[in-house]
Amino acid sequence: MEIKILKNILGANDQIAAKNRELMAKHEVFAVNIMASPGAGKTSVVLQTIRALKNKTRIGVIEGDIASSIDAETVAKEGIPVVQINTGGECHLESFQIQNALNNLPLPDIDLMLIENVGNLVCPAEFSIGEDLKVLIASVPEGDDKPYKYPLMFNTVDAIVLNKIDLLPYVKFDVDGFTKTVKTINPKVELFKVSCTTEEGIQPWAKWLLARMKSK
Ligand SMILES: Nc1nc2c(ncn2[C@@H]2O[C@H](COP(=O)(O)OP(=O)(O)OP(=O)(O)O)[C@@H](O)[C@H]2O)c(=O)[nH]1
Ligand SMILES: [Mg+2]
Ligand SMILES: [Zn+2]
Repeated sequence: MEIKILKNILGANDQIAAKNRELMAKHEVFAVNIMASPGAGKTSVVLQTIRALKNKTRIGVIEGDIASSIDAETVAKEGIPVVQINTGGECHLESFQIQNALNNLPLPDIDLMLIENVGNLVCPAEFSIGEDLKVLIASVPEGDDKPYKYPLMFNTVDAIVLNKIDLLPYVKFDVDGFTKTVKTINPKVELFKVSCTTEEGIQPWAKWLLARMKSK
């Protein structure tokens, strides 16, 4: 009985996700669902991506958080259209919330929509929101064992950005081992190693993202 209810909820989510996809396709908006644990660097990667690409494409941002508008205020300083979603306790974004956000953004003026999901490595992976690309921000201080513990997240994404590589001299993290594990779980995934602090690795990531957007 309970399984049936869950199926219905996911069905409704997928239906609205399809509508979001249709609406964004109509306006030629390319949407990226950015997922990560709390504090891995989602907002930092969003900011670095804006700085790298804002002269090349028109960017919009949807910020998802349980509470507050801190991240949206940070992004707004870049002069980018942004909407904050407060889930009020829910630990992931769902497509109805994105639908609402899309209705409050100037879609004809946006080519690339960066969507920061709620900080959580579990259920965001299960909910489609109408995105073209799913990206995971992993980070060095979280440890190199996370692919084993959260396999669905690591398996679902198109790209993984390993952030905070400036901390490698101070934190025990086996980059080669992490890379091998990730490629075993998800052979097709693209892996980028970056630091939002030193900006190392940001250009290759931004270049790849732009190419994926243009090849759609
Ligand atoms: N050393 C280092 N710190 C970083 C890097 N990127 C982000 N940080 C720091 O990590 C903290 C969290 O970064 P955010 O970008 O806010 O992370 P987030 O994933 O958006 O966090 P939530 O939205 O709260 O889940 C901040 O104090 C950043 O300054 C990095 O590359 N290196
Ligand atoms: Mg954030
Ligand atoms: Zn959740």
